[in-house]
Amino acid sequence: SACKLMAKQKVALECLSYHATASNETTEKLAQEEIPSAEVYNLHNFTFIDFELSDDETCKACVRMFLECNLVQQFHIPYEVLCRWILSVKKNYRPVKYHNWRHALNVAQTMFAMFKTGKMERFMSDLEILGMLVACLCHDLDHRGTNNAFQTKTESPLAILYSTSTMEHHHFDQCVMILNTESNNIFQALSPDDYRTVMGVVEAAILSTDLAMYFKKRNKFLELVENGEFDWQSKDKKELLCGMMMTACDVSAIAKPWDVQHRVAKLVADEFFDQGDMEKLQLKEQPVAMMDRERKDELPRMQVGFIDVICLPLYRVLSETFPWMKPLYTQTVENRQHWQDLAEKV
Ligand code: 5BB
Ligand code: ZN
Repeated sequence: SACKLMAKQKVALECLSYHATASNETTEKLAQEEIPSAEVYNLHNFTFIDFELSDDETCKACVRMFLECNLVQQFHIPYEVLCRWILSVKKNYRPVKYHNWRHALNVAQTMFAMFKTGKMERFMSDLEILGMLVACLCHDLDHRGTNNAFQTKTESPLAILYSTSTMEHHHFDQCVMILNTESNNIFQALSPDDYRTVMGVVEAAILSTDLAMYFKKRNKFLELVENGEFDWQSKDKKELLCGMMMTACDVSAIAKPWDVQHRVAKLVADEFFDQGDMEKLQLKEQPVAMMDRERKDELPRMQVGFIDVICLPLYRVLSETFPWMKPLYTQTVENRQHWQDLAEKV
């Protein structure tokens, strides 16, 4: 429709000023550097922390994950193209407090740890592993620090373009845009069939990071597990499993050692408060508790709720079905106790 076309042009214009592909200079620099082992970055473990890494090192950690999964060799990804693509993806995250490049890296690393330490690799084809890692790194591209409800309320061009899963559709669009940009296409050597398959995996995985989608699909997943499902190979069941894994990785800050979780929760809260401020200013609206900086003291109680309603049910069923994922569950239980203790102090 004319309205959608206008919205699309608005979004395109907005993004044009922001979008950038990595320069040849930075690409060559990364391509020439030595890539430290997975052990150096603690990539195999659910206790990975990015705080101490420089931006440069975060890119090397990404390259290392692709190498460890044998994706560069398997899918004939030109090494320089991989480096350029990683740098371009990083460049298309905005410097918001939580939904930035560091979050994308952490989500991808948790996925990597799930494949390796969590032993989930064996349920996936190499093409699916490639698609899932790409999806993790791209799943919040161009996030503006505001949620879907905010897009709807402000009637942003994005909300006109996509009425449901607004931001998630945009993240996927951005992902496609980068892949289609000169010398950023890490899928260039794939056959047309493999190309379609991997893009399908990436799209489904990114769209599944909408929390509304998780709630819609969780019961179906629980049902399959309760009926003793052990064959995850059919297309529908694979997509369901991949979606659950994406959410598990997306919220995995909750499963980090307590001091890390405590620090990250502050970043999440600060981003929410910034949205709350915009709602007060632009919309003259009273924000929900979660986004109201006047209600900071309710944070521990909200984290307990978040853990009970979203995180623990997922980590419980995943670790019952796939026992090597247990560390995510155990650490979340421990963090729940810390938040509970803090909640009782107020
Ligand atoms: C989450 C769903 N939302 C629609 C209503 C509020 N809830 S909540 O009550 O579970 C909630 C979650 C309340 C406060 C929260 O953070 C306060 C700092 C959180 C929360 N969300 N806490 C976290 O540590 C994290 Br991580 C998150 C995730 C934020 C991104 C949401 C997208 C999740 C995709 C699966
Ligand atoms: Zn995310």
